[in-house]
Amino acid sequence: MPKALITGITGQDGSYLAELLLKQGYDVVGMVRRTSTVNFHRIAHIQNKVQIVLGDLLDQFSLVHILEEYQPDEVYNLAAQSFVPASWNQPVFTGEVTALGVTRMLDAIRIVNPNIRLYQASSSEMFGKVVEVPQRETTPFYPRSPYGAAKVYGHWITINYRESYGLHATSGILFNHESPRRGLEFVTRKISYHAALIKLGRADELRLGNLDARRDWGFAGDYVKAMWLMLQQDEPDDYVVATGETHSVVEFLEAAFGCVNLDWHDYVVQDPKFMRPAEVDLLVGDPSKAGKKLGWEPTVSFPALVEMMVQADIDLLEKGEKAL
Ligand code: NAP
Ligand code: F7E
Repeated sequence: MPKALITGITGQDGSYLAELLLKQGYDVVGMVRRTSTVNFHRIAHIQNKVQIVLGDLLDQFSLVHILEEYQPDEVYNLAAQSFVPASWNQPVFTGEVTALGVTRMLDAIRIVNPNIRLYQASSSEMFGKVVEVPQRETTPFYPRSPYGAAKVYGHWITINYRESYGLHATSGILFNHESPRRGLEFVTRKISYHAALIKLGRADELRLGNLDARRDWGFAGDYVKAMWLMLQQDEPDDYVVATGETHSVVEFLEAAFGCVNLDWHDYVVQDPKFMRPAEVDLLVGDPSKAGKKLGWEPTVSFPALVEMMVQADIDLLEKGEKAL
């Protein structure tokens, strides 16, 4: 039975990846950091099927010990401080986790077992103020936030360890991917959740920042499949994973409020609090390499993704469950 370690298993992607790997017959080990309250809501349904182990990307020894004890064949490094606005509030912390955390994991692999395959969660935020449209593996980076800069470091140190030590270290440059498990502070989930709240009469406004930004939004369940496919290749490499379509925040609003037969203009208030010091205006990826080499393609369209998220939030609220 192959064994995989997932860092960030309590996050959106970690939960979908754990489900996928369990279905593929993997023994799944999930690294979680210690918190004062349990935050396993995304993996509650599979908690008895995965092994949970305490560790932190800030703590080198915890990584070494986990690799020594569990001897995984594959490591999926999904843990990060992943919220872009928070990276301006906590730039050093973001660098420690999202950038140097990658080096800590690479070094742990190098020391414990250099045959372990690594997936590094790189991001389209590295393209930032884009110098080419659409963005592909060869597009130069121009990060626009401490988060983007940290991801650029993580991306290059992954390539560096691949070239220096021959590690099977692969970097997936994933464009935005969403789901009903997306954190409530990200714009898609904020919109789907508020559309549901407003429809059910439990809120009367939605405060947002820049409505003109454009993103290439796909479904997280599709994107974790690409991560797994990358680690099944003989050679490590870098891959863009995207839908190839771009939509604005306004288009997301139109689709989401359309699902509940409301006009978003009646509820949305622009609030400078949600504007960023520097913005990424346009992202659209070219996933043709992932299509050709991995046989990967997205299965959920933009309207289907929006509808899935809004419907899930309505169901959640109607059941009286707390949104997490
Ligand atoms: P997420 O929901 O924010 O999950 C992040 C995970 O990292 C959580 O499990 C979190 O644990 C964990 N974590 C944070 N700091 C840690 C630390 N110091 N040590 C150990 N674990 C730590 O993120 P996601 O959307 O699933 O994204 C997964 C990865 O892909 C991230 O690296 C993200 O930057 C990257 N990425 C995401 C997207 C996207 O659109 N979703 C696109 C490109 C790249 P807690 O639950 O304890 O907070
Ligand atoms: O913002 C605009 C905002 O926070 C998208 C992370 O997973 O994807 C994610 O980063 C856009 C931005 O995602 C609000 O200005 C308007 O232009 O949902 P977001 P993100 O910053 O693209 C990348 C690929 C990652 O790697 C990251 O980890 O929406 N926007 N009004 C808003 N955004 C938020 N959050 N809240 C608003 O009120």
